Amino acid sequence: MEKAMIFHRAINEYAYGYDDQTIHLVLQTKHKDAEKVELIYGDPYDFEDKKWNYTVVPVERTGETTTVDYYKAKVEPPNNRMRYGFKITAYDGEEVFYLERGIFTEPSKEIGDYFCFPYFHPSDEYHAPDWVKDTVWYQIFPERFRNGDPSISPSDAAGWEEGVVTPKSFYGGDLQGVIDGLDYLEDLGITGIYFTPIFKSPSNHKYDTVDYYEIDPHFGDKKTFKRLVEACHSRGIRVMLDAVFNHSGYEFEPFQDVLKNGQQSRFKDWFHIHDFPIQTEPKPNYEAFGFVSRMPKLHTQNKDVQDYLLGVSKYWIEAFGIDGWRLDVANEVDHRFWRKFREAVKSVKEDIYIVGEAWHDSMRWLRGDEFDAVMNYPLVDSLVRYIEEQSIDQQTFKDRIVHLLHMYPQHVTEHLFNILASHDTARLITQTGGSEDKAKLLYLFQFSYPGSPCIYYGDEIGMVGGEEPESRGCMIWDETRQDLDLRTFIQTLIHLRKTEVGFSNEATFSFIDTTDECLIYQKETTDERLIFIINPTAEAIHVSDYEGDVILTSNEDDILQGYGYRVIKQVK
Ligand code: ARE
Repeated sequence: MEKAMIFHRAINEYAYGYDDQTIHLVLQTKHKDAEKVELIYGDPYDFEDKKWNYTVVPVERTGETTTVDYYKAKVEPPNNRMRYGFKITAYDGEEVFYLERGIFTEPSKEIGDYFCFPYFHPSDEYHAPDWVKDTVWYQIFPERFRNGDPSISPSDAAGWEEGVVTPKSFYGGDLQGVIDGLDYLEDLGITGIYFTPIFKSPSNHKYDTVDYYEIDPHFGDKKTFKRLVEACHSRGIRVMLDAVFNHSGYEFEPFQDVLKNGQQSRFKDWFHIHDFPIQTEPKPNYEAFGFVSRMPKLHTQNKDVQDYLLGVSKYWIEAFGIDGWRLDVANEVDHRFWRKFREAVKSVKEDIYIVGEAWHDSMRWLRGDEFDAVMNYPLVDSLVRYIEEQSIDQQTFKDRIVHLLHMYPQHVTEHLFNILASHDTARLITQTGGSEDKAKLLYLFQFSYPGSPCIYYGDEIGMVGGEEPESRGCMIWDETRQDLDLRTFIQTLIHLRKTEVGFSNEATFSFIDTTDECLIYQKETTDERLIFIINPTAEAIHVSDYEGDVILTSNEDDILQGYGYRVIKQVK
């Protein structure tokens, strides 16, 4: 047995309360090392004749990669408290007891040697709003979705879709345009909209806020926004806004005051200013987003800044009833601030959804006291490398996904914000080199994978575009220029996600071992199983026979066409 590869800690993704009764304990071993894993657990105060009363239960293997295997125990701790350890039996017959104080050859008699889950307080654990798991999101970059009120468009706005999109272009998209587009979104099956920033700002992207309490006048006013939220809610669509709290815009009044009054400004501690006088070029002498001098970093440890931003966060919930906040550059803001933010927004709306923008391992923010989710960039990265670039093989892809499925507690994974593209990436069809077939495979995976899926506006009709500004083109409304086949496919996936339990978060995801070139995985509940077969190659492949009803397929015969897919339903 490779003992150095055995790993568990009584924290984070390794030990957490999944629901108000059950604790999940995850163990990692070397791949194909352990034939059997058991959990030894008991109440730390329960002794009989100085002998600890413990229970032993088998532990299920929940995932395998080339290097490690994952095991997950699901237990209800006796009297809410627990000491525990793992008994591991290797294929070579060796038996060890893995406890907090090390690896033993027999169960330790000393209770202090065991791992400790001191007391189970469900209130300390991660809880996300129930509605999120069943939501299908649509991301809107408001300047480019639809122009519903030309009278408020910027004076230099180009005609819709005219000319080349540049970092400075304006086209006049606005909130009335979104209201006008709601029939379209409802028809697609959307149940949540994530808006990139809508507050007053001079840029087209509006990540450089001037006034956090005002809607940008080119987008509309508060009355229009109120109508928009109400119209969404009446159609069962939730609304999430973008909170840009890492930095403000250059024209933000407090920053202007510092520029004007220097050290005498009462706002000088709202920012991280290194020295006076303030300089913006060649690099700012204050902290900023990257080195962007027009985006001075806010000092979120400062009490006045906190009060101001928390006021903003509550205002848009209380006055307009928004359902979610997406937090820009979330991982560069201090944890203490986010904890206060969570308390503040959940105190006015308990089931508000908080999504941090973080592109890397985000466990630290997902313990239940900061975010409900992060944007799942690692997922799309693996999918694109496997299906589009083919720069990783099937085994590497599976390794990455199994790792991702164990990177966070299970209920966190079920609430992650799963994107395939965003305003910060190239458009999906451009990432797939123009292939609609490959894009369909990515969507099929996204809509059957645990989490809350999001479509970037226009991707559903096959709009093209490399990295920004190209990826932020005007929505194409002319149906004769939309990829209607792709749109119908996505509509079907959304429908299946809502009607087939195997597509939803209720079913458990796992890969099926195969020697085929096809990627095969299943989603399982106690009553049924959906089998997903994906052909990631350009060649037609003869697929193994699976009994059951075909509920979705790219072609009818035994041979699965290049980049084809099939979903089979088995009732147990
Ligand atoms: C503008 C120009 C760009 C130019 C840039 C720098 O358009 O062409 O390169 O300036 O001068 C917003 C606008 C952008 C704008 C930017 C600066 O949308 O158009 O760019 O402001 O004015 C990292 C951060 C992540 C961040 C991305 C962009 O971690 O938080 O970089 N994303 C958010 C928003 C953006 C927004 C901002 C932040 C600023 O979603 O839209 O930009 O408010 C790796 C790294 C990640 C990195 C990622 C992408 O994975 O590990 O950390 O994300 O790549 O680069």
